[in-house]
Amino acid sequence: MTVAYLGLGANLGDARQTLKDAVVCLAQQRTITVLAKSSLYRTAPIDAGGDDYFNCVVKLETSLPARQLLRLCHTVEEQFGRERPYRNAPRTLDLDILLYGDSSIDEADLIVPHPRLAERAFVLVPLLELDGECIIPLRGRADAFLAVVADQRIEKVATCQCPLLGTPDVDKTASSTASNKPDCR
Ligand code: A4P
Ligand code: MG
Repeated sequence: MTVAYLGLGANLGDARQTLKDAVVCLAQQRTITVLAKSSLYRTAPIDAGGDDYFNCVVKLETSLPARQLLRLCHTVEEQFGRERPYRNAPRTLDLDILLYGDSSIDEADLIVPHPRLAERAFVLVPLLELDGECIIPLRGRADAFLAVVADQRIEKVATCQCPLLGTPDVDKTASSTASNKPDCR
C-alpha cells in the first residue's frame, strides 16, 4: 500500500459540488482508502483564464501502482465531463497526482512529484493543511515554498464536514476500509 496525495481542481459548472462528489467517488473505489481531505479553497486562476477555481487535496492509501492511479484519475475526470480543448482550459474536474509515497517518477506522461507543485498556492496550502511536515522528494520541505506563492490569491471556503475525513491525524482505517465498497462507475 502506498500513501499518495491528489490535487483536485475545477472551475466549470458547479465546481464546488463537483469536488465534493469527486471525493466521494474516490472513496468508493475498492483500490483506494481516502485518509483525509483538506478544506475547500477558492483560488485565482494561475497561468489560466476563466472563473475562479475551487481546489482541495486528498490524502489516500492505495494498492494501485502510480500509473494505474493516473488511469483511474483520468477515468473519474471523464465521468465528471472533463474536456481538454486546449492547455489549462477551464475544466469540470482535474485530478493530479501530487505525491506517490516517496517516489520520484519522470516518464513521458507521468511526473511525480507533480512538476508545478511547489509553484502553486492552490496545491501547497491544502497539502500543508493535511501534512504540515510534508517533504517533497528531491526538493525538501513543502513549507519552504510558501513564500514563493505568497502573492497568489487563495481563500478557505469550507472545512471538511465529514467526521471520518476531517481530522487528518485520527486513524480512520477501521471505518473506511469496508471490503465491499461499491465502485462509483
Ligand atoms: N501528467 C504528468 N504527470 C502527472 C501527474 N503527476 N498527475 C500528464 C496528473 N497528470 C500528470 O494533464 C496533462 C498531462 O499531464 C496528462 O496527459 C498526464 O498524463 P491534464 O489533466 O490533461 O491537464 P492539467 O492537469 O491541466 O495539466 P498540468 O500540466 O498538470 O496543469 P497544471 O500545471 O496542474 O495547471 N489555477 C488554479 N487556481 N487552480 C487550478 O487547479 N490548474 C491549472 C492546471 C492551471 N491553473 C490553475 C489550476
Ligand atoms: Mg491534470
